[in-house]
Amino acid sequence: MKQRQKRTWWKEGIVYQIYPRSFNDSNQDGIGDLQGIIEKLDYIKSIGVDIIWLCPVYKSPNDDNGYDISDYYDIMDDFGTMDDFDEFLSKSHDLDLKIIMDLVVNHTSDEHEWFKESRLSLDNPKRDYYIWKKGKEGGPPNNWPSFFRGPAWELDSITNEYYLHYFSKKQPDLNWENPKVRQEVYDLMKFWLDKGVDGFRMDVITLISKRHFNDTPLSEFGEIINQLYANGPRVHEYIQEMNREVLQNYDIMTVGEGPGINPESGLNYVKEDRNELNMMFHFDHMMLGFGPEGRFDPEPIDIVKFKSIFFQWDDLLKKDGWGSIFLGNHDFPRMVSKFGNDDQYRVESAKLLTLLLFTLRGTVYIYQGDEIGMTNVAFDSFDDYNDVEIRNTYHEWVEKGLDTNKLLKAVHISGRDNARTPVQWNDTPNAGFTTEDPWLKINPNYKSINVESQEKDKNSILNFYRQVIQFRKSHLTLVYGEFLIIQPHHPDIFAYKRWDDDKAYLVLLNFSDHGQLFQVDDKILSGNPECLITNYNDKNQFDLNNKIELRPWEGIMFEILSNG
Ligand code: TEU
Ligand code: CA
Repeated sequence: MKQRQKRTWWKEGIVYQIYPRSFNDSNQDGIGDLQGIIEKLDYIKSIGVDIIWLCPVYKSPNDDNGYDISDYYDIMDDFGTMDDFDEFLSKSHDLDLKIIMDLVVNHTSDEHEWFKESRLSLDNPKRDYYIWKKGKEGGPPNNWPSFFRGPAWELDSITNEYYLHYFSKKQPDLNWENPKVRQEVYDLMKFWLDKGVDGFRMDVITLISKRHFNDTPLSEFGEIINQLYANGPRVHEYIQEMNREVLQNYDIMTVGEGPGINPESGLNYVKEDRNELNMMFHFDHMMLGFGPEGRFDPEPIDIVKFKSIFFQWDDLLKKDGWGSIFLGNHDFPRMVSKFGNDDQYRVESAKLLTLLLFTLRGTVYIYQGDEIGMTNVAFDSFDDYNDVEIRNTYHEWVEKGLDTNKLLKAVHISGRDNARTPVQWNDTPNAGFTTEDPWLKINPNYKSINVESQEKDKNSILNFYRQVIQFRKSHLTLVYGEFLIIQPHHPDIFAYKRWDDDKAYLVLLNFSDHGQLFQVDDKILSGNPECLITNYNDKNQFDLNNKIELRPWEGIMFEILSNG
């Protein structure tokens, strides 16, 4: 039998991402916490997932909700104590759930001890833990922009120099050129791994090596990320050193967050013989729908492009890399709102996207709340939004005299807070998330979209997740098998084959609000294939001419004859 890729737990395991602030509040202060996650471990396990990716829980002033860390060795007060974390870790392991932590080491908080010292004087021993430069012509050292609007430099009054911050001004970038910084990172990684943590998701790991500090002629932010900020000259040297110093000594999983990677550069992070990381998150499909001005310049999503992105990455990684499969996380709109139809066909399209997630090659990551088809939210005032990216953009538009109503509409479509409204557990006030005022308002549709109501409905999205996850886990062809897109240019239908020597499957996904007649040639289909999974409540089938009438947002998987 053809040798599959080497079988490993992190290739077959399903990952469930938790944004703790919005998951479950155990002490009724309106903020999710670790004890709240512990209360829901049986629920998480019941979905059929194997690994939890825990977004940052370290001490933080929460300028960027935990992605601005002030102490890597302690737990944020909002989320509890180190004892709570230890209990969370051991109870997760008791349920055979592995835990990967979010490693945020491109930058720290400006309230970290290292930065507090670094800014004190030009000759401070920790001065070059960060990136300080003199200003130029009365302004910042160069023309670089921040991911969160405004310049990527902040003038610090104590030494009258600027420090670099790719993200918010409270997130100063660490200087990875400094071996002492790298050693500090390896030490903190070992602290968590020696506790028994099962790996890391590495925040913007592609940005840690800086090329130079000259002005950039580029103006389009996506190009600045791709050509200036990401994949710097020493990034692979640093990660290979991290692998030697830390990663190779543990049976763990690593996934790097990769702004700025493309299939070619992405392979350099995950090729097995390079001894760097196991997987990367790319964002090619997630940036669809973001126009030239970025996330708040929304545009329609082209399904042909969407399909070609999945093909490109699969084709590249299939030999000696491994892919990550996701359609949502805490930085993007809810997947059913971004890629599906969150109105008339919310249930069908949420299930269709689920079928896509669990029938592709790679490790599957799902995001809290997507398992019940949670949708985007449309708050009617900027006061209701928390995200630093939204807040900074709003202030910039006001200063520039731009139409903030237009921005509000764009925030409704693609703002990060869409994915950060608290998980909807039931139809009691505040959706069972908390009994106090939540830190971020609950989506008003919680009365009809919540875990409790879907537990009781055998045809719910939640139970569809359980069905499809179980099928994937007992049919490893879907994990390791070959992948081929059929009719890649069809504007609405995402059709593909998955196969190995044992089994073969045909998946048909109608990404449209209308019925579609679809025909496959008899090289693909022979005999009368069995429909194994469908997102409608009755099974569809081909006619004698290999044609099938696909209903709006219908997603089906057939077993077909394997042609090896
Ligand atoms: O995200 C980095 C990143 O690429 C996205 O934040 C995206 O670029 C951003 O939303 C602008 O559109 C990671 C974390 O996932 C994110 O939550 C943090 O805000 C960011 O890094 C800084 O740590
Ligand atoms: Ca709480």
